[in-house]
Amino acid sequence: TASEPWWKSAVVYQIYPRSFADSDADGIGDLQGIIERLDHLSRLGVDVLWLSPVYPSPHDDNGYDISDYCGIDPLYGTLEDFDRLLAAVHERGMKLVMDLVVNHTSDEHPWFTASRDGGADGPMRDWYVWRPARAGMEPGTPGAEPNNWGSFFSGPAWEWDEGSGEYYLHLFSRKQPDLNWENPKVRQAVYAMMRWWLDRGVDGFRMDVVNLISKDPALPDGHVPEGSRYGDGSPYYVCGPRVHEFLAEMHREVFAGHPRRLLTVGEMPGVTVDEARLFTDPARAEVDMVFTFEHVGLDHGPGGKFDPRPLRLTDLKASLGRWQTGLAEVGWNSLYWSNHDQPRAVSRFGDDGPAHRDRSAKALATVLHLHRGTPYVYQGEELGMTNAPFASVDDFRDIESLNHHAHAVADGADPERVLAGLRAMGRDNARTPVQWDASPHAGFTTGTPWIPVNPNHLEINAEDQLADPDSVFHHYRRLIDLRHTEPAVTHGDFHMLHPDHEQLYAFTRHDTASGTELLVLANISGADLTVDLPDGWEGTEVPIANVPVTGPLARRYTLSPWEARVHRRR
Ligand code: TEU
Repeated sequence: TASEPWWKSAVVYQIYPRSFADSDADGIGDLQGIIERLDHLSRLGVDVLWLSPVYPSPHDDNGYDISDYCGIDPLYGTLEDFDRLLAAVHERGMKLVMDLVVNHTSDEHPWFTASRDGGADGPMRDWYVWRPARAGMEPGTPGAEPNNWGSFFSGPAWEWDEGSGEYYLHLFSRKQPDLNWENPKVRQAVYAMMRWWLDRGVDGFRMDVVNLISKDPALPDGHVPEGSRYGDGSPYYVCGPRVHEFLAEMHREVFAGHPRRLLTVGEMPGVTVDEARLFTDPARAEVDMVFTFEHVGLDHGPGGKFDPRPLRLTDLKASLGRWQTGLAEVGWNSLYWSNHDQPRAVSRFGDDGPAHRDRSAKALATVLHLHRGTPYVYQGEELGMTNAPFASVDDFRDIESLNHHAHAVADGADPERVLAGLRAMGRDNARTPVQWDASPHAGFTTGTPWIPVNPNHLEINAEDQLADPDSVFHHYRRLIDLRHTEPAVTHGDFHMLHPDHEQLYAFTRHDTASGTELLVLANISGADLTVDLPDGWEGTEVPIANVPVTGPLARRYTLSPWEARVHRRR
């Protein structure tokens, strides 16, 4: 309907600038490189670009450690380049969303250096989370940290500052100190910065770990899981006591009454469906949608993400189905298989071997894009890019992987097993350069790429796929087009079929306004699968499929490995 927000029928494309396209041969992607590749994105048909951070940064965590919120890192270009990019995006009828990283800053941000160097009684001290050593312990020694929380990037969540005689909290790297959101001055400074970007013309924000900004001020010790050195602090900072208050305040101060309808999406590790409904209820005016982590945690084993276990299709369907139902009446879902923190979708959820790579990439895309919510495509996913063949630990660049390896091996883990975990789950899988063509370095750079290009760019690249109407790229393009032209994709209700089936992903979407119904059937396996169409679906049209459908379909038919179809009836 006319009053519905535009982003309900939109598809977002995530750009990880470091690995997208390099225009100046320094081996690192940049803004001019993005400008030169915008035609690829217009052809794909996406509506919105989300830019991972491009701000000045020491790049301890590839830009998620920001040292200046109102600038562009010289690696990527200048503010003028940014304005040119934004204008070029808008000219093509697309929108641009910035990454907002305000749970923490870089330790090189002037707010932090002032907070640290002003000493324990300094005027900016309470911009960050400082605490003295544990009573009775020798400051700076193991176990003297103010509490027992571990950091997401291994080791304790606290760093000792000799100069001021206290520790500061960092949920991520020690170069990513957490801001103190209890301090209204911090919040106002963040809101002012957000308004500055909106005045520049951006169309919204993807908000990094924004459900971690409110910590229980008592910062209690967490439960220490079996086999772990550190306590789990998440009950005290995941969706903490004031998070809804802070996001409602942000909405009032930044988004309310803004002349353009924006897109806001909160990245929320550990968020539950019930919390997500609160965050995305339009009546509460907080954010438009959130990224859940539930479906990307199902293959984590007892030892965490680097100890993967096989994923069961029934678990995946149960999770995604619960989110569909939970946000059906109130709120809205975001939909994703991959991003810069996750392994490549086809390698993780599909089959990246030569026999099934192309089909399984398309099957996964079909399933995701037919769910109700806003789909996010991560760069290269539209080409079916795969995980990378990392030979040794030296091939990794990511702080999370490198820290995990160092800590696990120091604690006595088998290095080959640790490496196997990194290969399967490491974030660098998603960070190898986009494969534009079959030339050296895949057309990403004429210099030396900061991380090697996947050698399979000879078989998997954008140039070949654009020329082939049956490619993964064109399948994504058709799915995006279907969302734009078929209201049932955006508005239809969602009903899961056969939740207990181990091979079949099946659901219907019914749009009462237009009287249209869609039936999605996907064989999520490498074996043939015979299915019976539900009543009344015989002979219906098939607007999209990953294997050509010839002639009217009988009631019972066989789906070949990874075959996926969408039926439509009115
Ligand atoms: O990620 C937050 C997050 O919780 C995880 O996905 C994290 O990256 C890690 O993989 C946990 O195992 C966001 C960003 O997307 C990520 O790139 C940043 O490193 C992180 O926040 C800190 O800013």
